[in-house]
Amino acid sequence: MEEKIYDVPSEWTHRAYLDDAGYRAKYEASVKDPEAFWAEEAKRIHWFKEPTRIKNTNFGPGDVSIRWFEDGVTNVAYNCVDRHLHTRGDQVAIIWEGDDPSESKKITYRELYAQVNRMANIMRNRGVEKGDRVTIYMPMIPEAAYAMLACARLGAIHSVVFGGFSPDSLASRIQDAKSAFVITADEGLRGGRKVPLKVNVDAAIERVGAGVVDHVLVVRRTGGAVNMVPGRDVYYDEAAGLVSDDCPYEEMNAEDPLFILYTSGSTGTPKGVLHTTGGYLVYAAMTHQYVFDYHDGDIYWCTADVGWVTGHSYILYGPLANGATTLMFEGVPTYPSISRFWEVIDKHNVNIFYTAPTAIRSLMQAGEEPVKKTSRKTLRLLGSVGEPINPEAWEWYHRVVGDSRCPIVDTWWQTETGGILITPLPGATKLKPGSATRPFFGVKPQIVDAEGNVQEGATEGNLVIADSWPGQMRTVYGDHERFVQTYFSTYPGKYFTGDGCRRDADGYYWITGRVDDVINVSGHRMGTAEVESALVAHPKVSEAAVVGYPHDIKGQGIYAYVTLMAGEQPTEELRKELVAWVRKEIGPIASPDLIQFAPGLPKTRSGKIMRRILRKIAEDEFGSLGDTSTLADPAVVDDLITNRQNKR
Ligand code: 6R9
Repeated sequence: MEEKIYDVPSEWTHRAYLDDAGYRAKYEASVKDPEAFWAEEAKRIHWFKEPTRIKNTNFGPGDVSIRWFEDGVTNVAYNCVDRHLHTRGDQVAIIWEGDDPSESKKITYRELYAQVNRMANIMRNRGVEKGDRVTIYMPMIPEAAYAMLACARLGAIHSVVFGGFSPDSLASRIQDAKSAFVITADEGLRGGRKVPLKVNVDAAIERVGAGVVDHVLVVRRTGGAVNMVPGRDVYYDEAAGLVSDDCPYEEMNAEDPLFILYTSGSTGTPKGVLHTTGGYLVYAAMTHQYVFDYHDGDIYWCTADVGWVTGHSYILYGPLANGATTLMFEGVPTYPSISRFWEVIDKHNVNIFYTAPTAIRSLMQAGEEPVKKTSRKTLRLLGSVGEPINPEAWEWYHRVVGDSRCPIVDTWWQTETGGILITPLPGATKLKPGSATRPFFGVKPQIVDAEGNVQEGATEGNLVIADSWPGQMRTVYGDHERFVQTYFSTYPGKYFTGDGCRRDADGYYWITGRVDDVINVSGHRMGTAEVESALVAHPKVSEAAVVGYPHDIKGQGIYAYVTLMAGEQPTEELRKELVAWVRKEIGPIASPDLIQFAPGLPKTRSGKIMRRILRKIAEDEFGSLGDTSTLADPAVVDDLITNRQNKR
């Protein structure tokens, strides 16, 4: 496909905060004198004590420590709620759209204040203090936002666990965070189907064992009957009736933790990515303002779940810090009809819409009519996040959803980065479909080769970031060594993203996908090691190797090679059983798309599985397997190819 370039539409050059020259000047300033730049930007939030020490960061080699605004004192909930009461108390903060289109509500900043305080008082009365970890396992209902902000108010550290994770996954996160307080709902509701959240919490606590979780706060969503353990479990509505809607906020140091969010890496169990207070909020707010060109009065909708970092930074913290109106959607894009997204846009007059490529690709399949029958005339800007967006999907999003009128901001970032790092600015950046374009302010991307040599000009290699930005994660919760090892040891002195990247002659960045053993399924990160360890936990499985393969809708699908215990037969029934097993162990997002029973896996003589070969076979690239002569038994490769599973 020939490379297309889309100019900034003329109306944007007048409306936007910055044009191209403005972007360039501000970017130059940000990397030339980060101290001065971020000292100024820090003023966008309210500080009880303004920071005087701005940047104190060290990427190693050796010690790695990251501190921003370290003598500043603030509170995130104060900034997202209290601060707006004088100026916009009656403005809508959250538009909530239920799974069922007949259910929606609007929560003003004043109502948000009351709700957050009530939630905070309930927690405080049960002993939650600054620094305590609170696990939130919730559907997409306003109470999820109240819970997160209530933690921030008290200085408690929230750990939101996506409602699609299994009891086992929830248990390991509760355990790792040593979280004594859990907030959940009776059941979730998605696409008309109920999700047994409280049942899962009960199972998780059972697995964690006695003495860890003391309190479970249960929001009634469906009213379904659930088991309530006396002395431990309490219904939110009952507790809320007994407390006031005033709760003092905790004064937090800029570097006090705000939240932990578990994410998959190439090895081991998911890591607790730790974000802190001041730098995170400044960065989330600033990126939300510039990337989405957010102005007062705009209606903004990010379709992510609060269980992922996108929900943290761009449903909640960034928008609310900016006093925005943010839409929160409980349902799915296809219920009750395939036009749901576009109907919601018309219903609430959405101006800015931020979603994932996987959603675009699946909606594309139904053709233009379900989109075109809606108006979408309020739309001004579209956004994409979570995985590379292929040019075909980009073009469709632009032409069909945006009526060729709305720019698309393809935003590249990670759980670890806290906020967007590479992105167009809609009034400043010419767009190339499939490219995340240019770095945000203060971000210094570099492309390195395998040895770590920095490549200049048009090139391709691994993406690293050469210096710190305020939204960066600070550590892996409880394991600083793992933080250093994972992100700063591959290329000493630099933050390694785990992504491959190309830079073109215009200096535009094109993310090519993960270069480690992480796969991206529908924008969700999965460590292949996690799926493998779930598979080998099955009594009939002796060995498993998992790789990604190209999938039309999900971006990548999960391909599992499984060797059975001696005497076990590879049947269709067992295949189904293993898929169900992984769903139960990790959650539906980890379900293998294809399982290939393999009598042997390609291994080196020292016993290492050669994933490179398995990846090629899964990609149907039989001609480019590379050198197989170092294998202990080269014949296994022929067998694997003969039995390659057909793509669904
Ligand atoms: C925000 C989020 C991070 C990984 C990241 C990369 C991929 C995200 C992307 C993108 C290409 C984009 N990714 N945005 N790839 N273009 N615009 O998704 O965080 O869940 O931690 O995933 O997602 O591979 O490394 P997270």
